[in-house]
Amino acid sequence: MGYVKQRFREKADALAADIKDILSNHGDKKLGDVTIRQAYTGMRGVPGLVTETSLLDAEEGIRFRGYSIPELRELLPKAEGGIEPLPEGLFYLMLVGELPSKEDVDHLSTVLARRSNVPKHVFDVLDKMPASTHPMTLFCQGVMALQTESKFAKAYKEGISKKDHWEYVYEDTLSLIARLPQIAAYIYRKKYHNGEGIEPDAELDWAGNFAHMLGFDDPSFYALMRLYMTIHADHEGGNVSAHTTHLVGSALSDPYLSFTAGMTGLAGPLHGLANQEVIAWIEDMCEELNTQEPSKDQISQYIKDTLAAGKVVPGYGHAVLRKTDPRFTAQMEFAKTHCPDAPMVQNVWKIYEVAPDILGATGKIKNPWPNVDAHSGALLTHYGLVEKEFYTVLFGVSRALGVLASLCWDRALGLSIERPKSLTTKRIKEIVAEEEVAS
Ligand code: HAX
Repeated sequence: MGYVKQRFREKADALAADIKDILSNHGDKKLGDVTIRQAYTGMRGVPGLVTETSLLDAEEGIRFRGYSIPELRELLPKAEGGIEPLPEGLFYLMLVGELPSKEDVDHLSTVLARRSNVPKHVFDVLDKMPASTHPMTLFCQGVMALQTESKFAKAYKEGISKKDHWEYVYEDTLSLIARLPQIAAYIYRKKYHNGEGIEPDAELDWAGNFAHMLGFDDPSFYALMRLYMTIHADHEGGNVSAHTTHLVGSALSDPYLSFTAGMTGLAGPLHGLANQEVIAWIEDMCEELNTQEPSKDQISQYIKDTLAAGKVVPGYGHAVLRKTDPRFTAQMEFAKTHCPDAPMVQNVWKIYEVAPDILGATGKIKNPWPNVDAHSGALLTHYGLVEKEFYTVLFGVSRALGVLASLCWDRALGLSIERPKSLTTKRIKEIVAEEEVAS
């Protein structure tokens, strides 16, 4: 057994014992009461899931195993001469629960490079699709085609014990994470560069090699890709992509199927597709105003017009956060160092100066502050990755790190199939009436 796998197993055994203890001594204690409003509004705030890899605080933002993004930028190992964390290190942290050494991260980079080969039939499937297919659809199809390789699905069919599920899910997780950059880069090169593929560079780390295969070899783009892959990886368990991966995995669908399900959710405009929508919205604004450098007054008016048209201002708002997303701030800091004068970056910063007041003044938008998606496209555009329809695929490659680390934990802890109770409106009316009579 590889040593990362061994460490994961030891941690999982210890936590499984803790959970057994919690359930037998405190299993009937309440974590919260569900209101009728919560039942109708997407279960907002209902504490009904357990996810070990990260925890989101409304004011402070995400912490991965207790570490904030600024802390991780400092503490996680970096590539030789690099300035941003290696995302393999974050994966290790989420999986094992401890900060990795540089050797641990280098080991993971090597393991991932060794497993990165994608069978030809996956590319054949992608080649058969119409040229107009959205990159996120292709990404989901690529992962689905790769499902033929699932070790978990094969082992389950042959009949394995429940206590061994985690091991096959772990193997699928590493292989899938290893292969995703290949699939994503193939989609990008096929769609936007006449199918001229770029061979992987086995000397590079996972994110650096991904940048290289996309066709970008600027060291600061490598740095951006490492930062991007780190900050998008996880956002606790209730968001659509994480929750869906967990939910589908709870039926013992293998990691390829579960991750594809998560990615079909990430492809929604209120979730991951918002990174594409932000750039589309800014481009439409610039076109309508006939300038690449709209003034703050012009931007304010455009935001008001967007709201008046019954549309959302993409990149703003969040179901949990109530402050500027630290993932936005990390990207802003990166831009201040690398490209403060880039026109799209300037536009993003001007929007940030005016949007929160306008959104806040509506009185109904609970979080008027920017989220991760408000900034990412501007940085990519600066480096020449201008094909905005591809942005959510980048998000998806990163998100694999978090949701698949969580899936390993789900199976290691033997978590149950997910099956919350639903009610009809008729039954809710009856409950309300019964309570009124009782009081
Ligand atoms: N622009 C306009 N209206 C907004 C808004 C925005 N940016 N954010 C929230 N609202 C509206 C909601 O649509 C809702 O309106 P109705 O009452 O008419 O239905 C109202 O304000 C209250 O919503 P909320 O409670 O503040 O927010 P929700 O938890 O319901 O939704 C969303 C959270 C992220 C979906 C929402 O803020 C939104 O649509 N934002 C724009 C899209 C976006 O940036 N999505 C990415 C989020 C981060 C992420 O997941 N990245 O992957």
